This record gives sequence, C-alpha cells and structure tokens, in this order.
Amino acid sequence: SSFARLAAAAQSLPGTPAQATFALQPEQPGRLVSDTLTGFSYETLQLANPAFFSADNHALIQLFRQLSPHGVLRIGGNTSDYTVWSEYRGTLPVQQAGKIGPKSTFVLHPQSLHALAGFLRATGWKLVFGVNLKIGVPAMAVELSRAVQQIVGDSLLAVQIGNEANNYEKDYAAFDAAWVPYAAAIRAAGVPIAGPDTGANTDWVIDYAKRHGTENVFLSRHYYRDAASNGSIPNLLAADTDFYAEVDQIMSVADGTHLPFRLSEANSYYFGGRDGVSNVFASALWGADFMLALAQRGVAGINFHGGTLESVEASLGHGVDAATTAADTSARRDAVTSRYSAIAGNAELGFQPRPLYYGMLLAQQFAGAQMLPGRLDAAGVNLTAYAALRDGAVQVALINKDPTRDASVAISGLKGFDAGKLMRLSAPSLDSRHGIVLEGIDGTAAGHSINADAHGICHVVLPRSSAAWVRWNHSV
Ligand code: BDP
Repeated sequence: SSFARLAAAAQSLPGTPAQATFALQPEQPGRLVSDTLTGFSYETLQLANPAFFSADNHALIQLFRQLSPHGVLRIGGNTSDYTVWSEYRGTLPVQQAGKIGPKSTFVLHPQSLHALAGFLRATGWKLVFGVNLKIGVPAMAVELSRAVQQIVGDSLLAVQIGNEANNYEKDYAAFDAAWVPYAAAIRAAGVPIAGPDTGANTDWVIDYAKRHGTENVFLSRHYYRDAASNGSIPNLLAADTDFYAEVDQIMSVADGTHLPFRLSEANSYYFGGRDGVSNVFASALWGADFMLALAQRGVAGINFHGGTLESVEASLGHGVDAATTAADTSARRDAVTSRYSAIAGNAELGFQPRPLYYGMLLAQQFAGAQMLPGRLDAAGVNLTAYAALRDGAVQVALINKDPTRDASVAISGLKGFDAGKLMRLSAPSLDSRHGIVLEGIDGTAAGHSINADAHGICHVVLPRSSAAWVRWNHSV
C-alpha cells in the first residue's frame, strides 16, 4: 500500500530510527547458558615466559577475573604440536617445519606449569591443555598430561590431543588412528580428555562424538571468520549464518551424547587477525553477538585466541600485521600483541583491554542464565537481540551492527517486570581502538533507568554501531 511505502520512507530518513520489535516468550525457556561461557585461548609458546601466566601477574589476573569468575583458559594452538616436555627422557623424532606453522620445537619446563597453576588459582579459571599429537609420541604426551594434572590439580578441565589435526592428517580415519593410542594412554593415567579440536571440520566433530563421545568431557572445534587478508568491518559485522547451521548440526549430536560443545579456539580472522578490524570497536559488537548467538544455540563456551605477537608469529612461522608506532605505553602494549587478542600487553609492559574485551564482558552477563526465545523484527536493520532470565530478572542484549541506521526497539512480554536498568556499549566509531565504554560494568556509569509500561512493553533506542544491555526486576 502507499501507506506502507510512506512509512518505509519515513523510517529511512536520517534522524528517524527504524521501528523494530522484539517479542519475548517468557513461558518457553530456552537453553541454560554455561557459567563457563567466557574463555581465552593462548599458544603453548606463551608459557615460554613463566612471568606471563603467574600468580604475580596481578594486572592480567584482574582482567581475567573482571571478565568471569568461572572462565576457561585453553593452552594450545599450532605451537602445542611443536612442544616437547623437558622432563621426557625417551627419544624424540626431529619435527619438520611445514609451510605454515612453527619453524622449531619449544621445550616446556615444569616451572611454567607451576606458574600457570598459581595464575589459575588466582583467577578461578579452569584449564584446557593441548598436547603434541603431530610428533607421534604418546608416551611423552602421557607424562606431560600427568604433570599438568599433578601441578594444576582441580583446575584442569581436560587435555586435548593435537591442534587442528585436519591440517596434517589426511582424513578423519587417519586422525582417529593417530589419536586412539594417545587417548587410551592419557585416560589410563586418569586424566580427562576433550576433542577433536579440529580447525573447521564439523564432520570430524560428529564422527568423533559418535566414536568417542563417552571418553570425553566436551567436544570442540575452532572458528575463524576468514583469513586476515579477507578481513573487513562489513564482513565481520554480517552474520555467519552458514556457521550457525553447522553449530546446530553439532549441537544435535552433542545433546545426544550429553556432552558440552566448546569453540576451544576462535576469533575474527586467522593469520593473526586484521589490523583495523580485529582490534577496533567493530570486534566488540561482533564478539558480543557471536558469543550470544552461540550461547542461544547451546554452545558451552568460546575461547578467544590471542596473546603476544611473538607467540602468534611463531605459531604461523611468519610475521603478521603489526603496529609499528609505539609512542606511549598503551601503543607499545598494542605493538607487542597479536591483532585479534582481546587483551594487549606483556609481562614487561603491563596489560590493557582491547575493544573485543568489552564485547565479551557484555555477553558474559548471560553466563549461567536461562535463555528466553524472542521474535525479532529488525525492520531491515542489521540488529540482533537476545533475552534471558537470571536471578529472577529478565535481561535483554540488543546489538545494532548497522553502521548507518538507528533503531527503536519495542520489547514486549515484560508483564510482571518493571524497573529496568539500561547499560550501553559504545565507542566514538566502529573503527575506534580506544574509548570503548560499557556502562554499569566497567565502573564508568551506573546505567539509566528504563521502565516497562503497564502492557509489559519497553522502548529502547539503539543508535547505529552500538549495543545495550537491559535488566528488569520483578515488579513489587
Ligand atoms: C589457528 C592456529 C593458531 C594460529 C591461528 C592464526 O591454531 O595457532 O595462531 O590459527 O592463524 O589455526 O592466527
């Protein structure tokens, strides 16, 4: 009708927010979100300096704790498949360098594991630890797994065997044959395992779950949107619906085996991340949306890969996108850190959050919550919405990934809930590296009051390129 055309035209006028709706269905609870939703992944080579993951590294401990009291730290990456254990006395073959990947092996010493144990105790985080499958010496992996368990104790969630073995085993059958003797020996030593930690092979996860489900404490694979050279802000902000469909496939198998599924390593772009994309505010909106989209589908946790530039360059065997200007401490911390890392810095320079960190912080508000389904009409805006019940309150996250359109979202289904608090995630622009604000959580502001009306409807205006988190308490 001409009225509809007029209305559509009015919505696209600058200054007129698009009218979106989000209808909650509180009577149909969704998935229970794991309290271990938030995680990080680092290269095993990061352990080369025991001062990095140590009880004395207060700045990093504080950043982990602020993010989550129950997070998961995964140690692995390409360098895990080139790590040898200093205490192993058997003979080892020389590991050949491939086209991509570490150029030499790394000797891991007990001192680093002791330091790591202190870091885990101080943060309350659990550990997922990757051992070297590529070298083909199960006996060494067993000794290292045992040592990890002895040293970190209850902090150990699981050992994983091999990193992205799809890059060096010709098919699933070859991987399985190499994996079985490792898994048998590590389990016989009383150490829990998880896997298959494949790069991007959903079929491997499904085959693995069917064959070995009961032997594992969780299932895993990795995720990157694309290679760094293909990275761009528009690419990152468009939803990866093909991947969501793969996650749904995995979840149906994971649910059947009663195993949690984790993205044990993930980030925006592989080959170290993309400067100006992975490390700017766009990555915060992406990270929050990505975590919540996966949590809604039942994924137990996401381990965002990162760490020092040195460790990631070693994992690839070549240099990657790096900052060159290093005028002040903040710039120097950035310069020594991989582009995709959510935390910048090292043991010498100290640490600071990157934009992605704030997106994780927003999504973390859903850890331990019960997701609520909701029907979103985004009115053509690149907008996502998630709802959950937590501690008797309803909470909603709205993420406007659209660079050009503001949205006004009418949230309905809030009968019985009234007093709301709105907290915004914002930055000067999508490509801001600094100046990210998450109200209410980072201490900068307590948030704004926003109430649902008598019909249980609440209107939230969400400017382009921003997100918000709202929480309504039960009316009294
Ligand atoms: C993953 C590897 C990790 C790399 C990362 C990357 O597991 O070690 O650092 O890719 O390419 O596949 O950035």
